[in-house]
Amino acid sequence: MELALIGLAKSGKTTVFNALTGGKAQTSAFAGGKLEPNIAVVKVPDPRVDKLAEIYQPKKVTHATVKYVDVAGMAREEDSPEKGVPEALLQYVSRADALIAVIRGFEDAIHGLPKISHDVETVHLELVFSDLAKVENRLNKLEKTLPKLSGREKEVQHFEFEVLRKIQPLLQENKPIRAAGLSHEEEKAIRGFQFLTAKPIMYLLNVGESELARGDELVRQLNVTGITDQPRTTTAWLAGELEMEIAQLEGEDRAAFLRDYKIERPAAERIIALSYELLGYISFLPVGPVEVRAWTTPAGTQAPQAAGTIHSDFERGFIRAEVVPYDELIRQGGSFANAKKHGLCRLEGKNYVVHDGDVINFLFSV
Ligand SMILES: Nc1nc2c(ncn2[C@@H]2O[C@H](COP(=O)(O)OP(=O)(O)O)[C@@H](O)[C@H]2O)c(=O)[nH]1
Ligand SMILES: [Mg+2]
Repeated sequence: MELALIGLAKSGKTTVFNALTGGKAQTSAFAGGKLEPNIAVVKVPDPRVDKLAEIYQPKKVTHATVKYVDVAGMAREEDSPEKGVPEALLQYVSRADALIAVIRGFEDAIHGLPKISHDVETVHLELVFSDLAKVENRLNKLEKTLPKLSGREKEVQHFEFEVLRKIQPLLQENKPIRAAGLSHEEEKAIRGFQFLTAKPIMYLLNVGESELARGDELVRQLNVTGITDQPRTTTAWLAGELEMEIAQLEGEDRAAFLRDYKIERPAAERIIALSYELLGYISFLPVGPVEVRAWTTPAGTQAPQAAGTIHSDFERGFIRAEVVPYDELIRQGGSFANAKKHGLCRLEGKNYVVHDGDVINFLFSV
């Protein structure tokens, strides 16, 4: 899972990046961020993996991972004639599975009081403009080339043309592509463009330490003109600088800090969990003496495709899956054999939809 931190300059993206990754990337109080992104890969905390590792004592324990990318401020100057996300940043943002838009919720010496709803709107519009420019470019090209094509190629590109024509008016009304209700086929036809407003997005309000008690109240200000009501859109808040400090601590120091500030769960954990929810991702957990591991897959994935995320042979030669839900397995002392003996291990075929927390053994032949 790859998440891109975006937002206006000085909204605290790099601070949040550090909070989420335990990193020490340079933050800056002055204008002009560097263009190279900060990138870090972090383990997805999952107590189930830890517990299974304790039981199985495997040679290797592998948690799922999240890759965070922090790019420099995306908005142009307010009076710039150019709109949309600058080209140099687009390549990093386009690859992400979801976007985290950091919104400034603290007072700043240069920009003054937070302008929460204004900033949400600005970020949203930059994303819309960026997509709209791509759509219109492509439509212009297709208008010229389509008449010259024939057969299968024409069919494919004509379908793409139709989908682009469908999303164009939506973008012109400042709505995200997520709101288009595209079919699977339609989504596939335009997937290659990696449109920004087609990606799930989290608006993350970064508040100052003094606002710690008011976070839930302030987060409501994110919702203007229905932007955060759109499909696959979520909101959250954190105290970035404080969470950055927490991320640098370990053990009892960390626990004490969290207690002092009455923070139940560090943002680093909270935001990952929320991202899984936003993306509709689940984890399944193959176990054994060699490796205990968490694999991430979209909800709704069927057993052979889930097997295929581990190895393409598993998918090609898929026979069955032996499945014990995690909680069930723990009630059996973690023993797959015990679960089998008590009839708690299900044999599932190729249409089985994998659930979060399924402990799975794939049977296959190649
Ligand atoms: N008071 C306060 N200041 C913050 C917070 N987060 C970031 N800042 C400050 O805002 C400035 C810009 O932060 P930075 O993370 O570099 O923003 P970026 O340009 O979006 O990457 C720095 O001076 C930070 O110290 C916060 O939660 N509270
Ligand atoms: Mg930065």
